[in-house]
Amino acid sequence: MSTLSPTNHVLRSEYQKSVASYWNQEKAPVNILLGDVDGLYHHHYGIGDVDWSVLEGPEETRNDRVIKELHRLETAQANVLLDHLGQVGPEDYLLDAGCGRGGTSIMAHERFGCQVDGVTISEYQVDFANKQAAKRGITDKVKFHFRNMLDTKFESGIRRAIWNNESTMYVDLMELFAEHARQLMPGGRYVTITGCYNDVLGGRSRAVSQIDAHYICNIHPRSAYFKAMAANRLVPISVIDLTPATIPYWELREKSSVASGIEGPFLTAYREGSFHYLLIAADRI
Ligand code: GPP
Ligand code: MG
Repeated sequence: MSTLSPTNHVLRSEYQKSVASYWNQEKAPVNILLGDVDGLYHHHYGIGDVDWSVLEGPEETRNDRVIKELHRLETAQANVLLDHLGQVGPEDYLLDAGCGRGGTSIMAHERFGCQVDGVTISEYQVDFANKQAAKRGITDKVKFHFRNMLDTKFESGIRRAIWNNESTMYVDLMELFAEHARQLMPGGRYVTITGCYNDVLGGRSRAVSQIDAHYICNIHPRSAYFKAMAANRLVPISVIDLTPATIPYWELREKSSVASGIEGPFLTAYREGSFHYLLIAADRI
């Protein structure tokens, strides 16, 4: 009989425990206040043109306008990810790997009517996200689980689509894509939006290292994604450089009351070309 606690089955290393503990205590205004706008709590950044007029007009409501605008750009990012999931119907099963507080999962269900399972190694996030699903009356279709995306224990070959919305930098890509390939049906779609460093310029720049330290993550080089996909029956169909589309979000965020301090390193890394914000979509063959 195993003497491991359920937590130890999910959290398999000291590193994973430290990541879980970071997200179990995370309550940053940049995430909570934006999510409070409409109840979609995101853990990713925004894309698209900023409406700079939010900085004009009455001062008393400026902060609210900026927060709504940042949230609009983050929701736009999730919509672009969902646009790349291919044909999904109400009978399909999707998996959100590293689901955070559940925003993208809820949007996927609202768009496709499908079943969505989200997994995270933060028990706080599981509870928070399940409460959001309950508020919307969709707990029969959208479920969040305390599970490890590298070993979900979910059934093989049943997922129409799987995504990682800014969560791949916490895991080994070879292990991750092997687990995704196991769970996807043949012809199923994988999509990630991620920050990766630019191999062309060599190793991690200082700004990229600062981002790693801030989130306790390990940003991968761009090449690592394609090597790990090729090794795991995932064949890219779209690669979109979203870097120019995300810079305005960071420029607005830097000027906002919810700036967290990481805005400078993101802007430096993107502007110097050492870091890209990439969408990659791939088919499981
Ligand atoms: C967090 O989103 C995102 C990550 C930890 C992944 C790092 C992403 C890269 C592209 C490198 P968040 O919404 O929790 O972050 P913040 O609190 O800064 O808004
Ligand atoms: Mg955020």
